[in-house]
Amino acid sequence: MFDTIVALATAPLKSALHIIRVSGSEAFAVVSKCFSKDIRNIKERTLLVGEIRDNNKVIDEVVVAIYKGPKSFTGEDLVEIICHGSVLIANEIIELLLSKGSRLATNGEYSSRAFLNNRIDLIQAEAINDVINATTKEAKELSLLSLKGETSELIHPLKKRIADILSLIEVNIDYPEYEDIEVANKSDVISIVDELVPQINKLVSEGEKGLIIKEGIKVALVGKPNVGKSSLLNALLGENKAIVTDIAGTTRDIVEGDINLGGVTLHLLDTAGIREVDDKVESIGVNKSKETIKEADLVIVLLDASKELDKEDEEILNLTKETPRIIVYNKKDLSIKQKEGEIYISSINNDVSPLKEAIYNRLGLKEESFKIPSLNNTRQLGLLKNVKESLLKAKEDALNDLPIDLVSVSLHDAYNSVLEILGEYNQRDISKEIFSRFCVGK
Ligand SMILES: Nc1nc2c(ncn2[C@@H]2O[C@H](COP(=O)(O)OP(=O)(O)OP(=O)(O)O)[C@@H](O)[C@H]2O)c(=O)[nH]1
Ligand SMILES: [Mg+2]
Repeated sequence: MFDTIVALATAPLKSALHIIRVSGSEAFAVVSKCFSKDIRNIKERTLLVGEIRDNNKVIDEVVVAIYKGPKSFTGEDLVEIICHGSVLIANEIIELLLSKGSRLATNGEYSSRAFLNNRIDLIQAEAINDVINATTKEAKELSLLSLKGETSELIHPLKKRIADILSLIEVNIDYPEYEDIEVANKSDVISIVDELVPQINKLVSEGEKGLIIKEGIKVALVGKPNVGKSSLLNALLGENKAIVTDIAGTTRDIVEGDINLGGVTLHLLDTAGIREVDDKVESIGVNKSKETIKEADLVIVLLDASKELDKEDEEILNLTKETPRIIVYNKKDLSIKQKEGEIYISSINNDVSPLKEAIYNRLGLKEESFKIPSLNNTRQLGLLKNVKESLLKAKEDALNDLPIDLVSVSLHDAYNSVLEILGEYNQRDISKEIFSRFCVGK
């Protein structure tokens, strides 16, 4: 049982309505102290119209939605007070509720309670945040799959298989007199690892694609001065955001803009042209460009199709050779000879679709990547990789003929990482980290 919390669930702006949420063991009692009707004995989901009053003073006429726990979002008694959309009214009601025995909720505390009361698992709790923060329709739909629990279903078979082998080993350790079982167990470990690792690889690959759909990628436009990076940014954005001139060294700071490419957000970063310079401001810009290359998920190296490659181009090609990159020739409108297999564009004429296609192909997304549930945040993916490493360690130990109780240590690690994905392991500690990223009232 938790104490009673209160928060505004809607944005603190003037709007038609506001919703104030009250949740906890005393929620009905707290609301009854300032509502025109006594709701303490309500046992069913109920909607009531009435007044919020401070003694005899009416603060607002409201609709109150009453959810008797455990059949509520948080799993405990929950009341939603729907009042008029004035921030002043909402604050007055919240202050009144605070004075009647509740406290302000912290970030994400409602979702955290839903999780702690076993209404949702951790994957679903994280999906609530993802749905709210989604910037594309595709990202939202993918997150909704996780919210519905479809993503959690991907993990349960994995959990079961590891639990199967672990319990078999426990039997073996408890009854060491059956020596033949020990030998069988080691080969069982190897075959289970061989069965599960390809499944985990698939989950990781699908999860990474899901992550791209959900969060987009950072794409840096780099090249020497005057190749047309800012013109390319403007062409991709469809607006004149960055300054374009024929003076080399025009861009100094990073200029950013987002586009939606087939349902994926590209965070574009236009950079200062990279060259050796004495100018203090420009050289700071050049250093920023070099930093941006390291941070980007994908680098577009822009070359001038109308000129021979020079030392500056070579240097940039060298600088980016370890980074995922696409090399593109700009200014194809000028009389040039196109080389086989290269990408040519003309930013000035908004003729940039060959580059868009190349970027999209590089993402490696298939149609189904947008529709299938996946473990698509960095926490889940990191843990999934831990599961795989622990399983491979168990296999290695089994192959090296280590005693079965040592082999089982790594299997336990794998199992614990699976539990952690679902939030079933050491749950209060992990959830603290996750829920701190939520806003109040969720
Ligand atoms: N003909 C032609 N000119 C272009 C094209 N793209 C850009 N330019 C011209 O090239 C010059 C430099 O363009 P910018 O976009 O400022 O080049 P930049 O790479 O951002 O240059 P810095 O910011 O100095 O690094 C301008 O005069 C543009 O009009 C193109 O596709 N064709
Ligand atoms: Mg520029």
